[in-house]
Amino acid sequence: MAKRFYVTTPIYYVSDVPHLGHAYTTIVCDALARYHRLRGHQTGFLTGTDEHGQKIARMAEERGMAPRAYADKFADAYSSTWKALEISNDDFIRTTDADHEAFVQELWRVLEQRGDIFLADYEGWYCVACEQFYTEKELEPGNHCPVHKKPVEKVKEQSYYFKLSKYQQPLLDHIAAHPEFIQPENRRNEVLAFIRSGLQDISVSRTTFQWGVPVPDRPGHVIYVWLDALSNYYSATRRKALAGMWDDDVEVVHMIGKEISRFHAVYWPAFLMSAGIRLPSTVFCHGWWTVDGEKMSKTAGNVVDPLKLSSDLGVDAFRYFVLREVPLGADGDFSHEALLTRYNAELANDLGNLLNRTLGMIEKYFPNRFLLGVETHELRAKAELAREELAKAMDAFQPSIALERIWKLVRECNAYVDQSAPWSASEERKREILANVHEALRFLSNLIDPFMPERAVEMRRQLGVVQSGWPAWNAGGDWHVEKGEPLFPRIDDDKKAELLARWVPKKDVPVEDPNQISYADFQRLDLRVGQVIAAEVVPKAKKLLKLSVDIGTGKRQVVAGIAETYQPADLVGKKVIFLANLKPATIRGVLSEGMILAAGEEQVVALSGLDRDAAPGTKVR
Ligand code: ME8
Repeated sequence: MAKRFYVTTPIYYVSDVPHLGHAYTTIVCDALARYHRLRGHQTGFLTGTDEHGQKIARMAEERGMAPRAYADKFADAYSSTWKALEISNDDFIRTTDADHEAFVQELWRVLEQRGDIFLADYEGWYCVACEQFYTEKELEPGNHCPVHKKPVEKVKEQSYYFKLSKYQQPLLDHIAAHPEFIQPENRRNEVLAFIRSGLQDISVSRTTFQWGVPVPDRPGHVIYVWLDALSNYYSATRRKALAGMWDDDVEVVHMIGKEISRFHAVYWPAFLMSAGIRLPSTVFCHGWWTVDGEKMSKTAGNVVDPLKLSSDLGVDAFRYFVLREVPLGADGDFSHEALLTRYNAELANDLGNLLNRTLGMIEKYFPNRFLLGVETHELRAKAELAREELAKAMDAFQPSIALERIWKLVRECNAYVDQSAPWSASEERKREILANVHEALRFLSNLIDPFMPERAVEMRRQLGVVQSGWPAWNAGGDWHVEKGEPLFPRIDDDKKAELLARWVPKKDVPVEDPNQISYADFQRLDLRVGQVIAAEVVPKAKKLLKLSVDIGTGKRQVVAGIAETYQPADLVGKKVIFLANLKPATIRGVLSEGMILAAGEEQVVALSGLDRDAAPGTKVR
């Protein structure tokens, strides 16, 4: 039987519109799915949205929307973005789909029948943004979530637990027997360290909110959102579009970002083991994109919008860049400059120009645009080697290497044209050379299909060929070429500046708040501890007292408007905070050389003080 391949993206939270990171995982999966289809493998490709849980319930509430309406809005944003990015998923699952919810309850019942679910009191820490419980030792100082760096919440409620601890050894055994199960190796080692540190049973139900799949027959409990979400990969295979994709012979691949490896490589396989269902073949954890060296975030204003880039530069150029720029598994830094540099060098120059000049020569030297049945063999070995090496790279989840390999062939073709110089060759030789390059280009159009499906079709249109599929070298043929617009028009310096201005958000210069002072401004205040050594009323001024204050370096006389609140006798001996470098002033004929700090507006209600003793003159800062 032909090989069968099933690939999934994480299902994304319906918390916002998709950005570069979400697009990346989905494009990687799309390239894998298209590659397997090209090879004639029966292929399933699933993506979707994760819609339940406290995080989404809260976000909807904050916006005054019902959770379902909120979820609809962003689920639509995801599916329409995927259409625009030429994502060829066979199904789109939403965790609010009725058949999925029914499956989650079924799975729950099976885990319960296995004796793996029990009820207990839960007390611990929860990060709503991660939808994850944390132990005290995993938290950062101040009870901060290690991922979001924000305070976690204390949760105390009755909860159903899953006996994760029971699967510690079976998981270790499985990972040892299947080195391909967790990739790349550094992630495998991380997961192994986590499992070896001792698996605790995990809470798998919540009672403090209702937006989730109800625990069967246990009113008030909803199923933990990750148990619900992870099940999507299997529940979708009960649908027609992906039927059979969880059968034993299928290569099942979960492509995820490295931050959710624990859920996919520990919890999910443990649930499956408990239910007696086969495990996925591979959980591949790719790296994290930053943008110009910074974490991508709304607050930083640097979120990369895949739709904007694609509409300005072409979807396939964007797809090419993200697949080519970073080896799958490594972290990557996105830069708009680098995108344009690769575009011009590799797409416009190397490939675009090869097509353009080849077709230009065919049209020039053979005005009827036909290359009649010429033998082509000169580039054959190179093309076939590229195809084999591309397959090896894709089978090892390395699209960047696959593209690198294709570009080696592109450069070999360019060198072939340069060296064989058709422009100065005989008519017969011209025909041979151009037929060879034409065939290589046809072959190339099939090799790039998984990565740049739209441009591949356009290439074939210009070459006058229709066939697509896993390429085999044609020893000869007749083609009627139709040179069109350049595949990837060059971006000149003016256009580049225009695009960068459109794409790269201007760093906001913070608006000055006139009420703010700098620390340097504050430091100009000479604040220090003062001790009142004498106090008396100022004649004919019912609000004022005249004080003598020891400020360490000597005595100061001040007039203070505190007579309505304090009697002179109350004050002697009191320590207060004293502003020593206030310009002296004469108030009601009395010299005042400083100020004591006090609380209150029109009328003082309390004097500043110190919660411990400090000597007069001690600096206050
Ligand atoms: O975690 N770099 O959903 P999510 C690379 N609903 N990839 C990134 C990225 C970045 N900067 N940002 C996001 C969830 N991603 C859960 C998953 S699965 C059963 C449930 C990608 O919307 C990457 O694939 O937060 C990451 O794992 C995923 O988006 C997280 O998407």
